[in-house]
Amino acid sequence: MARAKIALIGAGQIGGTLALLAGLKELGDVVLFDVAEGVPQGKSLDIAEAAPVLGFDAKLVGTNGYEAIEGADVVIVTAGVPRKPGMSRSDLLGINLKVMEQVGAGIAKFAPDAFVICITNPLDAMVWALQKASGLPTHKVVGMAGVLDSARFRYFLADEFNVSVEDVTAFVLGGHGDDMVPLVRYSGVAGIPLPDLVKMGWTTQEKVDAIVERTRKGGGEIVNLLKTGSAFYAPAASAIEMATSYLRDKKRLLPAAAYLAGQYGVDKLYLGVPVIIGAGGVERIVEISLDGAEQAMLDKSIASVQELVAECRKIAPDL
Ligand code: TXD
Repeated sequence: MARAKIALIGAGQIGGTLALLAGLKELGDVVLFDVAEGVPQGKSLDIAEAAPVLGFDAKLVGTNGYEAIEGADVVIVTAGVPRKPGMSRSDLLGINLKVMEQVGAGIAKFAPDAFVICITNPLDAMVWALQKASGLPTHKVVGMAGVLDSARFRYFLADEFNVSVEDVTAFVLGGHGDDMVPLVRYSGVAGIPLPDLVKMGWTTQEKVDAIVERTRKGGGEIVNLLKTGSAFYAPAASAIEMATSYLRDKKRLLPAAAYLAGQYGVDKLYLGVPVIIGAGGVERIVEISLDGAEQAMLDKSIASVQELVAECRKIAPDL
């Protein structure tokens, strides 16, 4: 069988890491696209030269032209600009909405059958814009944030309990940002829910609360440490997990920003929810029951995503 083709739009910090991971995992051939001349070419050549040492077979191509993504099975989008000092939120939205319009047009023309994973921030609004701009079916366009947020939650819990990260599951709902909803009740170690672990004396409620807070602010913690730029290893690994579930039809249940049409009482909006990702794209949206406090947190998160998308509609009424 021919290798799958993975197109990466944006060859920055996350884009380069995605190319390396896609190669290492032999997910398929990789096309790295960026508007910056030389960067995608340089990074893909560098990674191709690592292949003999690391022992993987994949073709890596760097490009500044959308033709090269023709027929891609998966497209992962990190293109955009970060917020710079002096830039307002709507300045940033305006710029990245234009980027999503360009990228969406490129995907519509050359890779209309792809499974598209958006990573660009502000995530819940950009994935909405990318779906609109590309015109691809909503079940083929998702946003990556929940896998990353729950990976952070899992890491902090594993560290607290001194157990393998593999045995820790964690659940996160809602938009990507400070008001995401880490669900303590659905998180735990090898099937033992967190509230039980508190009762068993493995940890205290205060420590769990602090871990939830650290998870919510996980992106900012890395930005403050790095000073320039934001997290890229864990975000890239998270998107690769989603791409793998699609390409290998694994039907993983993963949190992702998915298009809701009534689920969770939300209509025509992208929001972080548990979904099944398989060969059909988003094959199912999983609606779990929430208690009053959890629902209140989710409502707050929904309101902030709605506000963000309303601002996008004002800036780009044609979308
Ligand atoms: O959980 C999540 N979703 C995130 C999101 C976690 C971490 C970071 N997240 C966001 O991902 C971050 O706020 C950014 O919006 C994206 C990409 O992060 P990265 O760290 O890779 O940013 P870079 O290094 O600035 O790379 C962006 C690249 C850069 O090379 C630009 O030249 C390119 O995007 N770019 C474009 N490529 C194609 N087409 C257009 N129009 C374009 N404009 C800029």
